Amino acid sequence: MIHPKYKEVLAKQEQLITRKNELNEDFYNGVYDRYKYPVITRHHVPVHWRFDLNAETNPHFMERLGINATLNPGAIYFEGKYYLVVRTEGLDRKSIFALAVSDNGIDNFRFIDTPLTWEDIDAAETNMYDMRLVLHEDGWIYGIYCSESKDPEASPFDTSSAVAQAGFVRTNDLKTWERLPNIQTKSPQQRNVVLHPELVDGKYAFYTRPQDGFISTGSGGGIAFGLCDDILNPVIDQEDIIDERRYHTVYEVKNGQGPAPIKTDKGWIHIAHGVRNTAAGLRYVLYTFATSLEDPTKIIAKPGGHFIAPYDDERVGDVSNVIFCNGAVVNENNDVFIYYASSDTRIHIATTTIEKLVDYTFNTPEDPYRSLDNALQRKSLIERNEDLLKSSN
Ligand code: M1P
Repeated sequence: MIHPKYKEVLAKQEQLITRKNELNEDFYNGVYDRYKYPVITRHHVPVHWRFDLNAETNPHFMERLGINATLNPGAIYFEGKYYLVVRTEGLDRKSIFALAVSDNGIDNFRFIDTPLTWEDIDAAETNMYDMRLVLHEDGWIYGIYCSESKDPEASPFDTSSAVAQAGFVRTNDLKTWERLPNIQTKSPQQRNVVLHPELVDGKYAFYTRPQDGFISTGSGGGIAFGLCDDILNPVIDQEDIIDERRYHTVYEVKNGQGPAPIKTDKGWIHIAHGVRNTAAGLRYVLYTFATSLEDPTKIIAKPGGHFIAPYDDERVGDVSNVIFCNGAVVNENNDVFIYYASSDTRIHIATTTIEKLVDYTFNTPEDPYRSLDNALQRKSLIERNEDLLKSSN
């Protein structure tokens, strides 16, 4: 018999799922809109994925397999709907991937089917997270995720050290997933690997983030670019840094490519995350840059500072002061939907348009990298504005 409490819990969840999202009118920067409610929280995960509904085996209607957080989703606009592959973290710390779908991309996201699984080709793989979804020009939808294993070199008393590698899957219907071999690079650790949507010089092209340690990128200089001949045997022999870490920037400690870059008439627009250290720990923000359509390794525009940073309630969560994005989509009206997680806890949306994203990325001044030069930069803006204000009086 189904436990009588089920209906009550389900009805409450239905209210949450069907709640209309609203623009956050308190926020304005002209670049993108924020929304009042997160699009997905752990409370959106289906009740029957968490509770045993049977009154005999679960007389107190306890949550048997609880969810800790829903974060860092891969995103794709597919057959007119907005799909997220949500990093769904159980109370046991393991992240699994689950598909959620919405008709309008800003609310009414609903988890569908069952958690994603595929052939288990790597017995050492312990945790999986942060999938980037890319519809490639070859017709496949590829997913690259962080595949994490215990460090085989760790001493017997070290139960924390881990190795991150790039797990690889593909699908053509978001239902059946084929596990491909991990993407190999020369770096001892690898995270934030993203497939470029088009072939470059007839080869598959990837953004990588070489790193020495699991957390620290060490000698890994930033976001790199590499080519691979065979997608079914994905080996990247050479990684060239295209977006370097730099002292006293928002990406000083580390950075990473977010979703696959968005193609526009003026260039590929990249949304990346940048990390700096503070007395309160690492702070993760998003920034953008553009690369050339002719040469995707060449940066042609880079606004100074952050694009999206933790705001109000977004600042607090399991890992506070973090904004992370690995999913963004563009629909047929050139509306851009940026899905980002705050503080490794819940998923939000920011919306903009291709026109605004291009304007922001190409016309926002670069960071002059020194306070006095930054002061001059701002002074020049103020003076131009004062002249304009005077002349319009
Ligand atoms: O906790 C913040 C983020 O930390 C990592 O980011 P990076 O790959 O740049 O080191 C990832 O574990 C990410 O999932 C997480 O959100």
